[in-house]
Amino acid sequence: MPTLYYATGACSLAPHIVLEWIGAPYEAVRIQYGSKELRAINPAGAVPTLREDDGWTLTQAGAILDYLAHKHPEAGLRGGEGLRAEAEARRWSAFFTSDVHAAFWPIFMPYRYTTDESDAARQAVVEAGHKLVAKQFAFLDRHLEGREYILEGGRSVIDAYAFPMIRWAAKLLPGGLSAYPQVKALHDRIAADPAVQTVLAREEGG
Ligand SMILES: N[C@@H](CCC(=O)N[C@@H](CS)C(=O)NCC(=O)O)C(=O)O
Repeated sequence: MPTLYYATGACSLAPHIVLEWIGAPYEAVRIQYGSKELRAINPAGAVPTLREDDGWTLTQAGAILDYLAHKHPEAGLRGGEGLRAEAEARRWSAFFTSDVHAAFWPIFMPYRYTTDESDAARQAVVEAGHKLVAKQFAFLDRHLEGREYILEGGRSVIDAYAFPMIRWAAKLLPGGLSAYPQVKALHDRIAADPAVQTVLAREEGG
């Protein structure tokens, strides 16, 4: 049975949702990122970290999502089949890892992006992060016009990947999701899913 190490509200929410969608037994362990306990499993000290029973451990959200989608083809979470569908899935996974997730770093951890310790300098970094996130969300919003899910083949691990980032944007962008109606619709579609509500209740519960 796989064990997922997650932190509440982090990007690890994506594989947490996917494991619930798959419906096979798994264990979810809440852990503090950067902790000694987590670094013993994943030297980067980051979530998500997935560990199989034989000790094999996989990190990087995009790789974990791809692994789960292929480990459980019966769950139909690959977003389509064939060379181009798989290429599209990898393209969007890269988009969320490299363009969207990375755009949030200056907002979450401005001190990593400036050596100037003043509040004004850090605030400027946060605002630059808002602009970067807004750019990526405008792109995603356009893509979602006329679509229910991100990939052509229907609901996939990529929608789960988007979900925690959409929640961050709703909370952190000055206008929330108001400028991104298609993204908001995707959010609402995913949030209405009972499996997603189960996972959110577990992550947010005491
Ligand atoms: N590229 C990694 C990033 C993982 C990551 O940094 N996760 C955050 C939570 S969303 C974390 O654990 N941060 C701890 C840190 O940066 O020290 C992935 O996509 O899995």
